[in-house]
Amino acid sequence: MKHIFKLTIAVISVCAAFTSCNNSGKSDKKSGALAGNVAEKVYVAPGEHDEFYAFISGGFSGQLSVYGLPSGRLFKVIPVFSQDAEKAYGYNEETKPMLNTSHGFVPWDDSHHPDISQSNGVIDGRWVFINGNNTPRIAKIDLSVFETTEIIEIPNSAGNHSSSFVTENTEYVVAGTRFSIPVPQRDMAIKDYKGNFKGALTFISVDPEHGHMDIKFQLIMPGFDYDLSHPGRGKSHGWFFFSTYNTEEASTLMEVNASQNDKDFIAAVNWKKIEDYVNNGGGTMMPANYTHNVYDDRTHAATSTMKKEVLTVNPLDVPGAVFLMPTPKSPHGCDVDPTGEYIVGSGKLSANLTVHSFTKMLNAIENEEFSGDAYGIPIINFESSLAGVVEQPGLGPLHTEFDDKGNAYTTFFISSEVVKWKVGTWEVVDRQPCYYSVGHLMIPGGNSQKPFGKYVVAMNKITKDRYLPTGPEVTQSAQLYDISGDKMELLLDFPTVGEPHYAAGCPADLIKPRSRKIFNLEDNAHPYAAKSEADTKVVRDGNIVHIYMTTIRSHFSPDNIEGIKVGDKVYFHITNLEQDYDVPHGASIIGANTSEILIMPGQTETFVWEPKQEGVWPFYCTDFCSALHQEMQGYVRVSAANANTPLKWSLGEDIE
Ligand code: K7E
Ligand code: CUA
Repeated sequence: MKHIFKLTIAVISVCAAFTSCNNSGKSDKKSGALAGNVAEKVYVAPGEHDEFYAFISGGFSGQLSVYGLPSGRLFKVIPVFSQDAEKAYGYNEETKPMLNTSHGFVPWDDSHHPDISQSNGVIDGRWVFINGNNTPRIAKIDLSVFETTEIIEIPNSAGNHSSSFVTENTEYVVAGTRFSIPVPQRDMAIKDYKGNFKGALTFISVDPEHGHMDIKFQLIMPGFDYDLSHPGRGKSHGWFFFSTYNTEEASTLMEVNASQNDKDFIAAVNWKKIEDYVNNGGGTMMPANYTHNVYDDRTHAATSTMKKEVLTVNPLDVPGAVFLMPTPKSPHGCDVDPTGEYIVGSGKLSANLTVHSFTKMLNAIENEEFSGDAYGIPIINFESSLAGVVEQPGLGPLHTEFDDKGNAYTTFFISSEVVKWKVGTWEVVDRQPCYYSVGHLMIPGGNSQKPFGKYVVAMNKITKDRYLPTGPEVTQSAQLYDISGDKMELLLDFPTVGEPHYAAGCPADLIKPRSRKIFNLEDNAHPYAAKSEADTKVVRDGNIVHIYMTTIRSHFSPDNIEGIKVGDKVYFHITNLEQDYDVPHGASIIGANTSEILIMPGQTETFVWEPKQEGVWPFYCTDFCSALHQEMQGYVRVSAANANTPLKWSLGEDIE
């Protein structure tokens, strides 16, 4: 939120004059939370299910968390870019490759924008994509297993922020660079930024059947900052829109130097046209280094491949593919309405919301109503694409979502509110305060042709006094509003895993029936799987030891192992033989430098142990799996490095 804080300072004096500005102190006691029937609107009785899933980004936690709506109950934190000891993600041997990058193993990122896959402009509940900002990556989460199954690194990119938004048939996931950088990277003076740094907008193709991601092309744009983006839909399908700031191309004291121009741009990219160009041999292959990490749910393991080149496209080589629409001033959000006609630009430093018309944009292009160019890219006359203006709706507009009744909902960070306005007439029809300083908001399906306009979730940047205090660091928070009526009604505050930026919501019925319960043991293709207790063994190769182990209620096989030596590297490959829903087993051993592993039925997972001390060391099941869970334990005898203790393993017999 730091980038936004400067605005607070810039406009704080104006804010004081605003009646709805409520950045500190108590909530308005007359607001919806006190209405009598509110509790039952969010009450989901014990054993009942929520109506929607909400996937809320974890921001600087690098993860994606799953909530139910309207209850606000947290179901799962899906590890994506950060290690997670609870699930062994990034700790076990199988998932470590997921976090490989060209910079080495990077077990953290800053994730902002989840987006659900679509078919024919409607969300389909198959995958969620999410961006890693810091070390640019796009991840794909498979919603049949709620696990991250693919991560692709984005070369020539930095601060991967205008990402990861999908086109209406999930043809592409788009990743736009926030920071412009030298392309290709090289050692050069920072003061030579202007004209020399570039901004890469990356189009990642998604295989319609398996979801496999591959970089189709990178559009190498002028050295602006590319903040957010959204796909065209319906009539504007085939186009993509990106908000820009720092069109001044400053590299220092940005809060001043990147606020000089009274307008920046929304870049309109005709990706269909560029796709044709590329399919006909256009573009330049450029050397690059970026990883492509894929998790296979048959081997239950990930592989990491380093890719060596990427196809780049100079916008000037594809006439008619890229245009710039002037938009006041430092636009943040760049949102497209369900019909695909309107593109809303939220100028953070502008008093008004600017709405562009897709139809007018096409006419302006046809009639060449241009006011100049930026590095050869035509700039459309401001008036020519302008559909309308929402006049003075609030302070510090950030993001807009849409319902299915022709309304838009825009968040205002500084005046701390959600403002509802009518698409087409641009009149403000309602406003509700947020507690406090809202960033994004989310309506399930609000990014598609078919929003489910029953609820909006506001994700707030500041919590202050809303919950019991927890020391200097207080909980992150979201708020749920009922938007089914004319007036929005605040229903619920709920804490979130930090820091929530954007979210994606989906009717539960699209996901629930496809949710997997177990992995079939017969299909397990893990190279170290033991599919029965008869297959269990311990194999030494020099100082490397592989233990092929199984679990079933309520024992490990083997559970007594001797002949391990100090200095060995011991791999515990544990296969969970269970084939029942919700019977994972866990495992770890004293002194292990990794987390426990949590093995789903039919799955194999591996952790490494390097014993440092002689002795007899216990291991145990970490997941409470049965009445005899506490009996689920074993011993490993560790001898001196030069000892002759023979390698033995057993279950149910005393080793001699
Ligand atoms: Cu506005 Cu990263 Cu989408 Cu946060 S961003 S609020
Ligand atoms: Cu197996 Cu606890």
